[in-house]
Amino acid sequence: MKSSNNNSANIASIRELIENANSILVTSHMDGDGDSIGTQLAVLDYLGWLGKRAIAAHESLVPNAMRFLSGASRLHNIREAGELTTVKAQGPFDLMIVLECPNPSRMGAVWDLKSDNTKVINIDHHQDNTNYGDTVWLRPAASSVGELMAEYFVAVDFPFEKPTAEALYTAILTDTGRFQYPSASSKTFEIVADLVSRGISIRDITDSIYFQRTQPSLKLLGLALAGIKFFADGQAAIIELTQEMFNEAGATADEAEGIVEYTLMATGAEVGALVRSYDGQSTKVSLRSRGHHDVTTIAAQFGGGGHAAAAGCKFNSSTTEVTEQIVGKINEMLAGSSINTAKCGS
Ligand SMILES: [Mn+2]
Repeated sequence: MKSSNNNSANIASIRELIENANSILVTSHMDGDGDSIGTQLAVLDYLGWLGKRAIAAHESLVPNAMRFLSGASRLHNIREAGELTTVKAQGPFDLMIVLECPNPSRMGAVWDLKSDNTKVINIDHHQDNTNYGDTVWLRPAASSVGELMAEYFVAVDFPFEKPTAEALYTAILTDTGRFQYPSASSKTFEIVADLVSRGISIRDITDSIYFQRTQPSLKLLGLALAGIKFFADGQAAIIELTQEMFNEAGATADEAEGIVEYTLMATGAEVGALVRSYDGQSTKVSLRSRGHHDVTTIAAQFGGGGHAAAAGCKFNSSTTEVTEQIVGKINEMLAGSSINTAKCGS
């Protein structure tokens, strides 16, 4: 069955595919975040409870901030040859469960682990999901795939415990920007209440994710803020992080995590962008909107995507050139003042 708006039908169809499978591959998009990492772990816990042979593979390193999650090492990074061999040895797979991957190319080489007989379950909350797979559960209004899976687990009576609840809470917490985006609905808080009742420590999780930053990441933040530029009468801000700045701070690529949020912290800022190049060759752009402009309209022009309030794209040119282009596009958007109601998340 393809995507429908009927949740119980989606849940029943997902359950049936899982129960009929013996060998299952769990995956998500490359360059994992709290939602993709946390939800993959929670799904592994569920498959373990069902007694299924399951393995999780993605093209990603688990970010430092998520390593506290119990069993994070169960996620295989197939960019490492040895890990890829381990995953392949578990195949062929009857079923692939894909979490928050709007299209197959976002999971990279994991998609190649699928055989002709592999069924695919596609569960997502990205509005631009292309509806691939045998069963699709797509709900753009959901705060996170963590929220969708928590709903699923309750529906199928999976009696999950603290480690699974911690993984799901991490997914929801990070994808709602700590419950500040409008995607955090009353339903989200009902689910979170259930997770808290399973014994998680919201303080410890928040501390592990947000307040255990490395010294280089704080030095990088300092350089970023020293160079922040405001434009469009203060309606927009942009931060450019060059390879030299990463070097000066002694920071790795993933230590730029979270810096983009500062682009929306000034009064009057409606749109923000972080332009960064760790290797001096490829340049990544993260875009944010306070909620009145859809930044996917900019990301999409450069082959990227995301959500109305959080989107991104990649370039093969210098940060200087990219910054110029992005500033131009933001100015254009603000001049057209295409006001709409944006949802957020990532
Ligand atoms: Mn997500």
